[in-house]
Amino acid sequence: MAVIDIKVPDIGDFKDVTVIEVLVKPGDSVKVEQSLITVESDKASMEIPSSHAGVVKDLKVKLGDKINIGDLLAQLEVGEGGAAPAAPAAAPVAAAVAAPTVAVAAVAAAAPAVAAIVATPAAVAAAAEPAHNPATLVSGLPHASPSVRKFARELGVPLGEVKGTGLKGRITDKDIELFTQAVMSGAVKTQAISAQAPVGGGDSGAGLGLIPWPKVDFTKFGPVERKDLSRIKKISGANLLRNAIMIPAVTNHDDADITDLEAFRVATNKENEKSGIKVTMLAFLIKACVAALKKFPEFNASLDGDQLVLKQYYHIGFAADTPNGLMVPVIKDADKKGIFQISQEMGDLAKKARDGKLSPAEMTGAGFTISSLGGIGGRYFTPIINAPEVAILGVCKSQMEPVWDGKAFAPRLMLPLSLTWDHRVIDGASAARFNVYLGQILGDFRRVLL
Ligand code: CAO
Repeated sequence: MAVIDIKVPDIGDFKDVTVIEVLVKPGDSVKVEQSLITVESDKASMEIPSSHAGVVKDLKVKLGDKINIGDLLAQLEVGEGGAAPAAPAAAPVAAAVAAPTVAVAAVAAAAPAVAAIVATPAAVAAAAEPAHNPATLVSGLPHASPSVRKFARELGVPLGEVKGTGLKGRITDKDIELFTQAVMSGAVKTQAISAQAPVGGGDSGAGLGLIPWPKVDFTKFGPVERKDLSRIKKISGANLLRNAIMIPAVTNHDDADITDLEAFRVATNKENEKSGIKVTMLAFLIKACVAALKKFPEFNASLDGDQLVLKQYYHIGFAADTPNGLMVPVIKDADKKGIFQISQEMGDLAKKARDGKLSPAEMTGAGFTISSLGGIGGRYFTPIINAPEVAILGVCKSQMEPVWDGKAFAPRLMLPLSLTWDHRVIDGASAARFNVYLGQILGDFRRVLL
């Protein structure tokens, strides 16, 4: 029997990382590559594996210790010839110590609001909030080491629903076991659907059977700069991911002839120059969408289990680009408001969004959303539905096009429309009809009166 030192291998740029889990104890037999401890920096957690097989004689680290490359982790009793690394057999000890692969898992940022773990029905309900609502408390990635994640995956346990009892709320193997027992006994019901999609933006695609996200040291290829995502981006990202994964979404593209409407808009703005209110195409689009939603109520609805909740109010969200990311203020009761009022409210809300001053009430309750890139450019895109809504209209920049009128080509101002809809609620034929109807209204706004 020989006793060898197991040291911290090359862990890249990580310095002074904290030991957050000790996975073995003296007397335990370990295999080559078996994880000994888990460490965590503010960016990632990783397991440090053993470079040799043997029996743990002494552990040199404890929870909360800070460690660096080359620090002594443990002493291992190894069999005859064990001082030589077990794999590859002929490799020198130093190489073997440096060689073991380190499993890295991104962890949620330390900010409590983002790192909160979804464990309650209330939190699951929060996950159903509008996609871009930064007021929503959304889960971050649950704190758990790669081995715990693997264990949870093997049992099909949705990590997002497990409450961690470890250091800093980390989920431990024991938590997974207790959660499984609670589910088996019927004491706890798991949210199977939320388990399928990593609500907080999973690093491993757990529940979806996806391979882990690639971890690349970009500095190997050239200089880089690291920047934290804004709070809004973190929250909206988690919502967008869920919506993109969970909604069977389809996008229909169409064009609307807005030649006359644009002429009317320009004339209206000229006439009302002194009022200080500028009418943009988006205000007309909101009104036109209200008319289309009235004709096709399933577009102004939400799924609730096997039921469709058809809304009898017309609250329209509009995506606003802000320096901190995307926000979606809501024009409430757009059916009861005129174009001027909508334009004014939109201007006020867009300013508040840019200044980071929107209240939660101003960002909730939409039944349908419009995302307009018309002021910027582009032709078509595929917007992501703002759950729990079931459809969203994307609009791009209008441009003059030659349109065949039956006898000749005429120059017409055409507005590209991209309608994304939830196929669980809406059929392709309805979506095509919605776009056609919307196009008819935008082509001749008098139809709104019919
Ligand atoms: N076609 C051609 N021109 C258009 C247009 C369209 N569809 N829509 C707007 N325009 C013009 C406007 O008339 C205005 O021109 P003038 O200054 O000459 O009058 C200019 O583009 C700028 O308009 P705007 O963008 O300021 O105003 P808006 O009412 O159209 O939009 C708002 C307001 C808040 C929606 C917009 O500023 C914005 O943030 N858009 C981005 C939304 C976004 O990011 N969506 C993507 C979501 S997915 O990531």
